[in-house]
Amino acid sequence: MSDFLAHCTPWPEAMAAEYRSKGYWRGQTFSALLDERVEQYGERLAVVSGQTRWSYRDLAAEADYLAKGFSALGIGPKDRVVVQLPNCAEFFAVIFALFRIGALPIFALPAHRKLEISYFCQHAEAVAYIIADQHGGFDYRNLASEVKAVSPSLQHVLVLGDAGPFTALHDLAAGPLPEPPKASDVAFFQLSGGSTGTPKLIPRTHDDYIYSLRGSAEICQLSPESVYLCVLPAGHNFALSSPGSLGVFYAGGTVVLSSNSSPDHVFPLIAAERVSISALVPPLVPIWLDAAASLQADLSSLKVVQVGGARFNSEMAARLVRELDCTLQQVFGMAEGLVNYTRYNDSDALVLHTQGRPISPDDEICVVDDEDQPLPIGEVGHLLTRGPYTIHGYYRAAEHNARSFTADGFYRTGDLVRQTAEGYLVVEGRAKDQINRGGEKISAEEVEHLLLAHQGVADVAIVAMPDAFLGEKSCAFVIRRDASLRAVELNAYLRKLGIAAYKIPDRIEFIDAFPKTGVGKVSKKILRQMIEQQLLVLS
Ligand code: OOB
Repeated sequence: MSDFLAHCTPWPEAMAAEYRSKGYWRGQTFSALLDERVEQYGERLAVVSGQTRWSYRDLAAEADYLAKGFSALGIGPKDRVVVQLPNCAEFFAVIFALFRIGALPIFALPAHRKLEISYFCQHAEAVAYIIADQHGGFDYRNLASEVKAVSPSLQHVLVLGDAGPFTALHDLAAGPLPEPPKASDVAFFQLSGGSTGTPKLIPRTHDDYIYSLRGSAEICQLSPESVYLCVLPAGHNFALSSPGSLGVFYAGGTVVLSSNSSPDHVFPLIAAERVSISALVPPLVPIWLDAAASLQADLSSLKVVQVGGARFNSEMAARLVRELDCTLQQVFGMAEGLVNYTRYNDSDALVLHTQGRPISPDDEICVVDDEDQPLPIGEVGHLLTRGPYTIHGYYRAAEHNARSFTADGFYRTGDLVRQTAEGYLVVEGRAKDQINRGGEKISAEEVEHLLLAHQGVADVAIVAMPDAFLGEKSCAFVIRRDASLRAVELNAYLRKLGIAAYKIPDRIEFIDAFPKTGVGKVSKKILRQMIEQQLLVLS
């Protein structure tokens, strides 16, 4: 194993000492947290998924079985494990098992394919990859075979369901458990939305993440009575911790999981389980609202709907409040750390028109100009942040870290924001080279690199284009080498390489030359204006 810790940047000792002395970091691990909840709420319902209903005691027993099983396979402290499971109860048994033995999950999205998964395995030298046999019409065992062939570190593929040539999660021997990890250790890796050629891994510690859960659970007033519906991918930071499933476990409540976010599926679930809170990305909101009006569903238990992950327009926000008769909470967060919430007793103006304020009084917010100079309150600038649950560096990314963090440890979010007099943030735009496709983030550079490798492509630039439903979609401007090259060919090429479907450009425009900026760089601003104009003419 390479020197793992050398690749993660810890908080400076003085800041860590301050966060401990202020009681933010309390020295508790996830495993200890689950044990504590079993003691307090053993028989209460922790997880509901399909026919599965686990109490806190059941969840801990499942995690214990898997922890011993993983140990028997030789998976141990600091080993990286790529976890790619759909929303199901076993997701939590798996991650608590990994937390118990100090192994480090990497939370892949169900949509990731060969290129992404093999990159995670190679970059983090993962020893195991955990999947479901099939989900959403896709066979993850075939994907695992492809990934295994190119990932020398990968020793185990563990499968929920029918294992095929691999090892079944339900069929593990029991090995001795290692010493538990320390709370200051890295607990897992989140994935960065990314704006570079390769995705970045975000190391989060037990201490920092549990602090963000506790803060989130307090802000969201969670209690053992809370019932959270998890419809976004369970491993994504929003659904996991804002307050997400882990915040609900923190409070002793119940998590109801669904891989399907469509109203026909979730509305009966909301009624049957008396769901009190859920988290959505903006494109789901009109779908739920339209269906709520026509389906006559009983949504009376639903007290709070959180919306975040992408820009949410204030007309739709007002419609949500009016039509669902519940509290709207806007959430502006990032897997790197900082999460902002509007509060339940905030004025309509704040809830409808801002993206909230940070969890912690010690979240430092700086809004700066292009030269890193602080701007007066109310002006739009780059958001920099530092605090008790925001990382100081990506995993194994020294060069990128030098650009993504200031010398004094502030994370450059890439978001353009303004701060209101009350200290609330309004997201005005983005400086990073990313497309936010209804909450799914696409790094332009990552997909550009792949397209450039196609022999028919001379040059390419990918930009966001407006979309009424998703907010943004992606448009690739391509300079061809060969005039016979067609868009369908490029899409098929990307699909064959094996990337998540949401990264495949929604539109490809062939162009003879790129517009340039004053200093001779490709002007993505002009490209965005060009496609916007073109869409206007077409509509
Ligand atoms: C969440 O996390 P990520 O890591 O997938 O994406 C973070 C980025 C932010 O930097 C920002 O560009 C965008 O997503 N974003 C929003 C937003 N919430 C996130 N842009 C506008 N309005 C919002 N409300 O997306 C995430 C993590 C935790 C909680 C919520 C969202």
